[in-house]
Amino acid sequence: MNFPKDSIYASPIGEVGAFKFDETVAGVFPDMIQRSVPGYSAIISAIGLLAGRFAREHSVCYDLGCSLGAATLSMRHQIEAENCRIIAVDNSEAMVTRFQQALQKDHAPVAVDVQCRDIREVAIENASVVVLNFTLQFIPLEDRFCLLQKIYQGLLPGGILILSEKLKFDDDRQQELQTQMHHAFKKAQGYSDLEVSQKRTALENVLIPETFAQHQNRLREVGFSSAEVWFQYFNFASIIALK
Ligand code: GEK
Repeated sequence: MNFPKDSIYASPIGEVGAFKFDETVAGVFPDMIQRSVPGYSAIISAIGLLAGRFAREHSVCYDLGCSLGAATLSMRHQIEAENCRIIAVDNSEAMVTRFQQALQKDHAPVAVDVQCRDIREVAIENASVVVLNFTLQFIPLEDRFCLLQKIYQGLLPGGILILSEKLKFDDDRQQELQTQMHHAFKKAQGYSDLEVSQKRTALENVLIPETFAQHQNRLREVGFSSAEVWFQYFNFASIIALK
């Protein structure tokens, strides 16, 4: 499918403002995320496969920070468990409205409930699968523990959290190299140096990455028995955490 091209940062901007998930971003989001996050499509497909395996009858699968619902739709078409539903949450009205429109053209037995809310305020109950696909990185650092604790507590025994994040590295050379390779990836996807640099400025203090060790330690602290990387492409990784 052809989506409108992201050219939001293509021309020089006097003062680059903080990045927001507004109407302009929602309009180009499929193109933006595909060309910005290495391995995005592979992760989306795998979320569907994982949901197919872990979704349980009469349980709920959550997609937290669902944007336009790519992970929800991937799960929806792989879940075979009876009476399993998906709750998809995002606090961007522009994203939620577009996702609800798209859902009208998508048909599958699994019910989807899209909610425009802050994921920090959503109750997690009777969950077999929870997805945080590149969302936790936008939550203030001080709120991350509570959110993950709530998710752990809302998961059924044997439940799974899929956590995808941009990572940072303790080693300066790794940090430099992985950042440069991410920029090389973006340039290979057609973004200019100006676009890369203006987007980077916009995301400063908005997207706050942590190291894998920080994620793993916190996941264990909230109670997960195991948390490992199942996918990584430069500084973008996806983690499976098992209850
Ligand atoms: C995908 N998961 O395509 N409450 C609810 N939503 C939030 C909050 C919050 N507190 N903070 C940020 N968001 C998607 C991609 S994008 C990742 C996720 C990216 C939402 C925000 O509105 C945006 O839609 C999403 O989290 C992050 O699989 O753009 O790099």
